[in-house]
Amino acid sequence: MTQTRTDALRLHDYELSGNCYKVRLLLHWLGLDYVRIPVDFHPGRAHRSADFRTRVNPRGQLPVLQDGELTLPDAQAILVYLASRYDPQGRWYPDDPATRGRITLWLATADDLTRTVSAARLHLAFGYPADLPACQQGGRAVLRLLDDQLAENACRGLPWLAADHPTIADIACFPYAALAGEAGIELLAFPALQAWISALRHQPGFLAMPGILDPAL
Ligand SMILES: N[C@@H](CCC(=O)N[C@@H](CS)C(=O)NCC(=O)O)C(=O)O
Repeated sequence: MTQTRTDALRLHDYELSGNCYKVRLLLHWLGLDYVRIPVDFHPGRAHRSADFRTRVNPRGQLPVLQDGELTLPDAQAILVYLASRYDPQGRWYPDDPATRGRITLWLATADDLTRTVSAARLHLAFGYPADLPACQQGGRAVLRLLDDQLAENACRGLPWLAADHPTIADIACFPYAALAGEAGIELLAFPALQAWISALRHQPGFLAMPGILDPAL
């Protein structure tokens, strides 16, 4: 059931985080105003502080959304919440069992990208500890799954992951696929993935982030 909002949405956010970015992207496409609460992820590691864990997220991770009494961590959980509550057309999270099943599969896959591509990127950009070759190899395996699915869908005239239009499945997987270069992963071997990244960037009203540019620029 969709509802209208009474309190300001608040997003605990870090500009360079792909997981935070996917939430900003959906908020933007839904036309929702929100208060951005910047967190000093690097170098301050404020998300790991006792204060942040106590007040905001015991997992010590970003993003976190607050909406009235609700405090919700996890980008995928937030995408489901926002689309369920604030998308009256049901475009981003269609109310159809097969589509929801496919979307859930790709929401889980988005977390696999966080564990691999994002971990390699955090290691290269900020020196976070990681087994870089293992993360890159794992990342390529997840990107291969995405590329194969997108190639199969494209043969059927469906350029998106879970429906005939973009859904939260596409938003969830998009950031770390598009940022793979910053994780030292070359995308030349993933042509369907590259075409999908380009298609999403060219959607009307696209919002950029550092490392994922607006195609109009
Ligand atoms: N499953 C979570 C993963 C969130 C996550 O790993 N966030 C990163 C920022 S992109 C983070 O806070 N990492 C800090 C850490 O785990 O130490 C989600 O999708 O939101």
